[in-house]
Amino acid sequence: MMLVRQSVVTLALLATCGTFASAEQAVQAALPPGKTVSIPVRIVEGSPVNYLVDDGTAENTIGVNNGATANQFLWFNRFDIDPTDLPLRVDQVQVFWANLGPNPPAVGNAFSIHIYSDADANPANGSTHVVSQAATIGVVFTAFDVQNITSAPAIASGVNLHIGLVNRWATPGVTPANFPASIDQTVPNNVRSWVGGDLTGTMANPPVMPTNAFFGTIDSFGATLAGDWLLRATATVVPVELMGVTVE
Ligand SMILES: [Ca+2]
Ligand SMILES: [Ca+2]
Ligand SMILES: [Ca+2]
Repeated sequence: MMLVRQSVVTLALLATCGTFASAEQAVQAALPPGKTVSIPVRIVEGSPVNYLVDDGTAENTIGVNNGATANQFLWFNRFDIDPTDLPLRVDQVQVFWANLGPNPPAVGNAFSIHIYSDADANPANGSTHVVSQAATIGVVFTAFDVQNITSAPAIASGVNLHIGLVNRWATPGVTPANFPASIDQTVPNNVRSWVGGDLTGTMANPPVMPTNAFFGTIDSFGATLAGDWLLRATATVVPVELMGVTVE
């Protein structure tokens, strides 16, 4: 039997940041994560729901590199679903691509969007794939790259939404090392941002939760990596009559 040396995959932090609060402090200081603060008003059918955990500015970028070349990886945010918003349909994903490192993301680079629902708020024991979509980067460095999700089915149940991306433009062993995932490291860290890798350095499409190599919150890989992905989503509360209910 041929033994193949397994690639050494390291999570790499691009720049050195300033001070960090402890994870405990960050959790204590966090606003309700996973959803914008909103005035409690009666839910209107078709009203938008915004999901975000970042503060809108990236202090750093993170990549998964194998020496001098880049691997593909999955990075995703775990958002809470308010039961009163069900059923919902994810209709937009927004990602900020930052110019904070070598070989930064460029307009036209291929990536993929992956959306999951989860019944138990624990990505580590799996979650349910909802929809994936191929995409190319539309804007970098100056504004969020807005990607409309064209064929997302309605999500009828679940307590969590996982919104993830894979850097498909990376070819292991070929593409120079880079740091595609922009991260907000301003405290509080909401401990909602996760990362996963595949042993091969190329992610399955869609990635299976949990991925078969490293998997966990970005915070779990060390305090200098902790933070919140600049990765957001917008959903629409789906009127029940549009859910394809059949009447016999
Ligand atoms: Ca789960
Ligand atoms: Ca920030
Ligand atoms: Ca933050």
